[in-house]
Amino acid sequence: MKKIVNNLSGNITNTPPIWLMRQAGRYLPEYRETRAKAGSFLELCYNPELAAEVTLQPLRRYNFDAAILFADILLIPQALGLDLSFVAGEGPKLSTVRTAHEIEQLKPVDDIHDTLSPIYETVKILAKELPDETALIGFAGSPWTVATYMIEGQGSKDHARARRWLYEDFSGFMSLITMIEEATIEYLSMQIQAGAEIVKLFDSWAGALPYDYINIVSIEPMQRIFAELKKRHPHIKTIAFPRGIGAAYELANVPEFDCVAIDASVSMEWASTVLGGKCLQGNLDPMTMIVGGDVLKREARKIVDQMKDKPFIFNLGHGITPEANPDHVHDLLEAVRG
Ligand code: 1CP
Repeated sequence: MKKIVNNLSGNITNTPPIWLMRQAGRYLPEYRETRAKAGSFLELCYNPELAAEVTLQPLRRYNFDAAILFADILLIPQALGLDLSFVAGEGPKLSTVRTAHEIEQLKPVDDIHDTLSPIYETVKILAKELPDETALIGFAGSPWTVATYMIEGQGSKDHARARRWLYEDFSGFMSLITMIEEATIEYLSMQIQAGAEIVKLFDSWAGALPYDYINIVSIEPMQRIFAELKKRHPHIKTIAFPRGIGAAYELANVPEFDCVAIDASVSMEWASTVLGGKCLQGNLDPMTMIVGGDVLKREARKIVDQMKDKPFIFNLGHGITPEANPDHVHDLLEAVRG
C-alpha cells in the first residue's frame, strides 16, 4: 500500500509521508517557463499535456509521497457558466451570482463535463506516468469557498457580500451551496474514475464564517460530497481542509473525513486531541520555506515529534509561496525523514 494511503487508513509509518500544497507553482522556474509556453494560467489548466507536466515537475526534483493534480478551484464556476479570467498581479475575476434568480441562469450541473473534460485527461496521463509509490490527489474547492468567489466576483478579505446573503436570504444562499455541491460530486467522481486515489476539498475561507454557521455551510456540504463519493467509489480516501476555524476544528471530527488538514494557527498536538486520533495533515508555516536554515529544521522537527505516534501526513499550513527557495524543500525533506 502507498505510504500516504496507509496513514489515511489510520496506520502509522516510521516517518510521515509528505507533500506540499501548491508544490507545483510559481516558486519553481520550470513552472513559470511552462506557464509562459501555455500562454496563460487558464490555458495551462485546460492543456492536459502541459498540466500533467507541471504536476510532475516537483516530483522530478523532490521525492514527495504524493502528486496533486494541477488545476484550480475556480474551474467549476466557469463550467457553470461564469466568465473567469486571471489578471496578472490581481488574481481571479469572475462574473457574479447574487440572487436566487441568477442561480437559475447558470448552466445545469450535467453540462459541467463539456468544460472540465480536459482535467480528466490530465488525471489519466498522471495515473499512467506517476511512479508506483506516488499517490495521486484530485481536488476541488469546498462549496462555501467556491461560493465566496461566485458571489464576490474576486478574492475578498471579509467575504461581506457572501455573509450578508447568508443572513438575508438563507434558503437562496443555500441553493447556491447545493448546486456547487452537486457539481463537485460529479467533477470529483470523474477525477476518481480517471485515476485519482485521494480527493481533497479546499475550504480556504471557512475561517470567515461565524461559528454557528460553520457546520451547516462548511462541514456538512463537504460531508455530503465525500459520503456520496465513498458510496460510488468505496476505496477513495478523503481530506478536508476547513482552514482557519480555530476552536471549531472539533466540528471536523466526522467519519466522512479520513483526514483533516490543519493550518498553522493551532498546534498539531491540540488538533489531534480535539479530533480524536483521526489522521491529520499539516501544519508548518509556509514562511519557514523562505527563511530556511535552522529555523526550518527546528519548526519541522517540532511537528514531527508531536505527531510521531499518530496517523499523520506532513504538509504546510497553507500553500508554498512564490518567494520560497526551492533548495529549502530538500532541507525540509531531510528534516522530516532524517
Ligand atoms: O500565476 C499563476 O501561475 C497562478 C497561480 C495559481 C496556481 C499555481 C493559481 C491562481 N492557482 C494555482 C494552482 C492551484 N490552485 C492548485 C494546484 C495544485 C497544487 O499544487 O496545490 C490548487 C490546489 C489550487 C487551489 C486554490 N485556488 C485555492 C485553495 C487553496 C488555497 O491556496 O487556499 C484557492 C483559494 C484558489 C483560488 C486562486 N487561484 C489562483 C489564485 C491566485 C487564487 C487565490 C485568489 C485569492 O487571493 O482569493
